[in-house]
Amino acid sequence: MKCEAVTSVPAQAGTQSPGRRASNSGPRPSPGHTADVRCDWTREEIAALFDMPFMDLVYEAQTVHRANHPRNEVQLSTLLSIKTGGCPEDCGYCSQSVEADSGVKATKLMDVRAVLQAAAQAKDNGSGRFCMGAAWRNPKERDMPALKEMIRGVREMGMETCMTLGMLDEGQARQLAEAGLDYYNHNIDTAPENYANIISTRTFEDRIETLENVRNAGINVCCGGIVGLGETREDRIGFIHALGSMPHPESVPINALVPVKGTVLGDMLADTPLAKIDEIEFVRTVAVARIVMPQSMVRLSAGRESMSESCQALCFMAGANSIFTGDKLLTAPNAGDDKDAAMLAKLGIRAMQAAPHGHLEEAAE
Ligand code: SAM
Ligand code: DTB
Ligand code: SF4
Repeated sequence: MKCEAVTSVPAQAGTQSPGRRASNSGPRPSPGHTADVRCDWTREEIAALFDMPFMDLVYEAQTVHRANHPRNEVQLSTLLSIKTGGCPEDCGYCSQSVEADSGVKATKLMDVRAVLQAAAQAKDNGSGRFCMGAAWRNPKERDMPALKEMIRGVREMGMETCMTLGMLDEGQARQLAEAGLDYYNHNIDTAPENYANIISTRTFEDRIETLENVRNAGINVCCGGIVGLGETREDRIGFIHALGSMPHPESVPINALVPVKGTVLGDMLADTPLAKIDEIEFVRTVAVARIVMPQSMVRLSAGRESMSESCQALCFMAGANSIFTGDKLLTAPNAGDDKDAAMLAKLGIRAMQAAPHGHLEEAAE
């Protein structure tokens, strides 16, 4: 498998985008210190990172972070559920599965105009990327025209576009790329060997196939997963190992399980010691992701709402450099703009500027 640095990505390492270099974030990473991008990590190496004394691990992660990214900056993305609930997949964590008794009402695909209104508001709130999510196993051909209009409309506002719509075949990935889609989110969620314990309606290999279709179409890959599913340390090692063994995703969302009543996992873990992931173990996972994928954006995703500011600060120290803003994720609550603005101000962290468009055209050449 090819392991390539993420050179075609607009919002990546501070060495690449003149737009982002203009801000006053202090000394920029020196290319001479940029870590090698490796896809040949062994499980033993990743296990050894997890086993490091906490302070050494976080120090190492922050060192790798500073060598590859502007310090004290986080990228802001906003999520919108453009089609909620009624999903035929059985992901054990998800409130939107038909299998879940979560009270989430199924809706139709949103009207393009309403989506663009929400995007305009996200832009006003300082977000650089607009991520549109649909509770589908895969989009249907009849949905493609509206999806493409949404992409074009959001791009015209000067925001980066991201979609997460379930599985894509080659042709669908190509269509979305042609409309200008910057990122596609498709998570592996957990270690390959733990996958079937969480989801039975598709396989880990199905996920990989879509990721390949997305990358081959020239769309940046956003791929990560969930911590706190009741998995073992070994599973977390396998999860990071799987991500680090593919061409590194440009964005890596690390979600902490939001335990939703009525979902398989929400109910199974309720009132057990596993109901909430140990925060130190969560920070360790972020730090290991940063070291293994030095140039990727590591996003602190679901679960921030119930995380202390100190835990989030430790995650930023460990190399997280992206968050979802706004008071809602897809169906679950998020921290909210005011709370986040206050936290980022307290930490002296600035919002990263959205990168100028153009990489897709470059990639197609
Ligand atoms: N249906 C599409 C799919 O599964 O690819 C896109 C939407 S899905 C909600 C996107 C991701 O959100 C999942 O892969 C999972 O990692 C995360 N997620 C969903 N529910 C979650 C929960 N309750 N807690 C934490 N993360 C969650
Ligand atoms: C991702 O990894 N996390 C986001 C995004 N990709 C689409 C979604 C989090 C969903 C949290 C649960 C909810 O809102 O229903
Ligand atoms: Fe459907 Fe995605 Fe939820 Fe799975 S995670 S049930 S595919 S919306």
